[in-house]
Amino acid sequence: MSTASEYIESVLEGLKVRNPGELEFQEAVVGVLDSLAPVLEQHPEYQEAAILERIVEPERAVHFRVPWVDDEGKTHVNRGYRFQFNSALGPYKGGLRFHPTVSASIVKFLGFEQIFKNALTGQQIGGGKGGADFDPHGRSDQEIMRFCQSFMTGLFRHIGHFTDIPAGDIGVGGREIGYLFGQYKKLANGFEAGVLTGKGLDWGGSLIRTEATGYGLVAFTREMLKTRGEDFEGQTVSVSGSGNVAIYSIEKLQQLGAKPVTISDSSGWVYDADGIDLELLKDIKEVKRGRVADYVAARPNAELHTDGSIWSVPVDVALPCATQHELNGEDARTLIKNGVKAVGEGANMPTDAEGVEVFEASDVLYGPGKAANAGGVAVSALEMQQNSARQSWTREDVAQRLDDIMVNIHAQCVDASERYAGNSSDYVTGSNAAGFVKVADAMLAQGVL
Ligand code: NDP
Ligand code: 2IT
Repeated sequence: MSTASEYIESVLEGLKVRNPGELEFQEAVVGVLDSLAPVLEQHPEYQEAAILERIVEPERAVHFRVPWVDDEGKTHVNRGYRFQFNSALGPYKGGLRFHPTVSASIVKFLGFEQIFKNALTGQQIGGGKGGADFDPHGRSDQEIMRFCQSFMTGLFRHIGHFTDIPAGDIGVGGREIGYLFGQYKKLANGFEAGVLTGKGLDWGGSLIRTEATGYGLVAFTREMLKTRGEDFEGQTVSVSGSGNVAIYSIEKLQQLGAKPVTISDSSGWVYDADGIDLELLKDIKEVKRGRVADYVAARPNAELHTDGSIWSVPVDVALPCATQHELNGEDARTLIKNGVKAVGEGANMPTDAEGVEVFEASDVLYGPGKAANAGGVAVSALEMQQNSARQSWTREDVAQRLDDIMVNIHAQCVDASERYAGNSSDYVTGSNAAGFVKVADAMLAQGVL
């Protein structure tokens, strides 16, 4: 048998041959497998059962045409995807992204990460992801509805509450889940509440699902700070993005006495030295679907930047909450030079490979997305539990369960970091190893599939 490192190297070589040009997917796989040599050394049975070769190959992939008609009567065609990556721990679970940059590589990187994130939640859910290269910006509600109906017409026969349960991600929030659920219900001829999560509160949704990713991110980062005897009180924080994850991270930060001072979208970034005005931000982004420039127009002291980096603002804590590759090696070095203590990833793979290396070589507390942003999918699983039991739990109940799950994920990372990296604060090794071992053991138990 080859050594663990040789085994990993050979799987990565095969991956590049089988998935040419899919750079995001390759990067996500390298990011996980690079942590696993000590795990494979302690578990030769994983290599014997070809766990790595199997885990990097999606169990099933669906590509479908999504035709739709705009308000002027013009027909458009987008491409829809669902990658059902791994069902060792439960039905496939993961969001749908509607964004022009969506490609097979993007959906596969997200689906691969989701396997280990979902394992960390302990909620018995497998990993999957989907989406479309559709740009919702500037589209009317009617256009969004027609797109969602066409998308679900392509997807519906492949999902189900015991098979695959989609939810939101970039460009897919409560409005889109409503249209998607309506079409699924019509096609399936049944009210199968547990087939999608992020639903409205009166028709099967869970309290706190909207807030869950942001609240969970702040809870995970709070736990990291606690290991150094610190808390959020009085800390200055930079947050990127201005969507679901950013908004509810800012809400929780303010509740804990921290001062978030930045937001961004694809048109620029904002520095508000007085601290972000949350009610204004919610009104602009959730109600009016506006841009960050609208925020600055209403806050004379806030600055709008269309060049430079949001990470140049000196802060105690940084929470990237927009998208992949929004924080590079230079940004990481700038944050460290300016004294950042902790970085928690609300987005998936927001830090590029060089940035991860820079954080790993420093003593910054660096919480990777698959651990730090797992609160969203965790509350999705709590929504599924409520659907199965036909119950609605209270806000306090769901919030407490979410907090408990994030504390537990942090503890799993610390344990696995100690066991496989020999120190307690390598959250990259910790999250990858802890998530992987659960999935690998389930795959061994279930045979060669
Ligand atoms: P939203 O669509 O609500 O918000 C996305 C935000 O990021 C917007 O402000 C958007 O600006 C900005 N953004 C997106 N793409 C780009 C880009 N290419 N360049 C600059 N800005 C960009 O999505 P979410 O808040 O739900 O998702 C944010 C991140 O969190 C994603 O990485 C997602 O995968 C991750 N995540 C989400 C979870 C959830 O439950 N929703 C759970 C776990 C992780 P603009 O409007 O201008 O495009
Ligand atoms: O990246 C993610 O974890 C999500 N977009 C949430 C997935 C879900 O099923 O709630």
